Amino acid sequence: MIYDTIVAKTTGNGTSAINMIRISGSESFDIVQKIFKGSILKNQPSHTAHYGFIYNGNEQIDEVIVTVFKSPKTFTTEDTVEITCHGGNFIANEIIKHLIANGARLAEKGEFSKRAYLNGRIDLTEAESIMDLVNSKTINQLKIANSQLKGDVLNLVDNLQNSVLDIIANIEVNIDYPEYDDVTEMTNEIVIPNIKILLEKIEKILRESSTGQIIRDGIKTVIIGKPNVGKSSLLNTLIKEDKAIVTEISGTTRDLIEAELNLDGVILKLIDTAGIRITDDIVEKIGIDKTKKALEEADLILLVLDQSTNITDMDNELLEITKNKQRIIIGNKIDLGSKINLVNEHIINISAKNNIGIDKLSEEVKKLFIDEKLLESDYTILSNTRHIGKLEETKIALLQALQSAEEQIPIDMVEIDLREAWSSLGEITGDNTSDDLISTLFSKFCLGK
Ligand SMILES: Nc1nc2c(ncn2[C@@H]2O[C@H](COP(=O)(O)OP(=O)(O)OP(=O)(O)O)[C@@H](O)[C@H]2O)c(=O)[nH]1
Ligand SMILES: [Mg+2]
Repeated sequence: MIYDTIVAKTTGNGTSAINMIRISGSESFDIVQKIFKGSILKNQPSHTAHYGFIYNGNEQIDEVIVTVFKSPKTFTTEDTVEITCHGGNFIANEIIKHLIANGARLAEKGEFSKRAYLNGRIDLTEAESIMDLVNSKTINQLKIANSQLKGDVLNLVDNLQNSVLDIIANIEVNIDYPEYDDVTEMTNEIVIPNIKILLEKIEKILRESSTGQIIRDGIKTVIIGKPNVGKSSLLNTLIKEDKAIVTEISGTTRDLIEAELNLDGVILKLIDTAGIRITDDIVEKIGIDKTKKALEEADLILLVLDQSTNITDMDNELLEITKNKQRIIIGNKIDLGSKINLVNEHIINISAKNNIGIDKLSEEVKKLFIDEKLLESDYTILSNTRHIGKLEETKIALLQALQSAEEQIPIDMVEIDLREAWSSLGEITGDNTSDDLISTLFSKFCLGK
């Protein structure tokens, strides 16, 4: 497919030593040549760099290095030029302006990657992994993004799709050539075990994906407790920064306070909340309502109790509300006593103020969420919510197929569900994906990517 020639700055905004501008499309060499004084670009071998100057008419704009990439061995598979110019937004914008005046079009967000996908150079999972790479903040996030970029998710999905297709193909042969004796008849009895094997594989991948998702998106961790127990102190100690206001006055924190913490490769998205109590103060009431809402969306709750005082009704109420959630009970102010002893509950005793016991807390979080063995293996871990969602859909379609087969419903009806499963898998890699999804997906990319 021939597309028009697009241009964008690939480096970020702000002052820097150099900037890079990328141009992709069949007219790339001609358009750049119109403003470049140096080698004749289209005569140069691919993947070579050339020194020269960018001019606007007779006026020199910048001294640059121009790198030539010839189709098809380029990121987009199209002819591509990268201009490395001096830093500062002004120069780069000037060059882009002249490239546009000479026939290029300003690229949309993610348009280079979209072309790489549309031109068959990468599949959707690989395109998405590029964005994950850019957004990585921990070594584990980087590992997962790199595995996806290498095509691990693509291979995993391809294998599953092939297994579904095998079953479908066999059913088809039976429907089309029922008179052939040498073709094993694909009865529901033969289909059932094959579907079960597939379901087991998918369920295993989904179980393991929870670690992947946590690594990619972080653990939404809400700190709750009654007023003055030391929630804000805990937040500050964890992030080693005085972010939340701490005072001895009950009801200090009114609004949600958010902070991120990298805990040995796992991102905790911490939320400090207003202490929960019955109050007439309207601002505090709104804060408490927000706390309750944050609780519903939490992956993890850090319930803080005060070891210097006896347990109260409010503490008991909070223990009750959170009992079915993933939670860690924290006994803070352990420097002042250990008055709380809960039967059948494990308490992590700390002093947020004096930085005691914080390591134990970190270990506990990792124990709850991270399967270290999984991370050390070279098993492909799904981490992207979209992929996991599509795999869930596949599972539902397979369960439906299994149920139909077990109820002895005609095999061609079972096949409809199998086709559904096959197509949900295809949507992960972009085999059969709507234009709308593609546009939305790539619009989340940065400019120049
Ligand atoms: N001795 C001792 N005091 C602590 C400890 N942690 C917090 N405090 C003190 O307890 C008081 C309340 O701390 P905060 O962190 O503001 O408590 P909070 O739970 O955020 O309170 P609200 O925002 O009002 O709900 C402050 O005076 C802190 O210095 C601790 O481990 N030991
Ligand atoms: Mg507070």
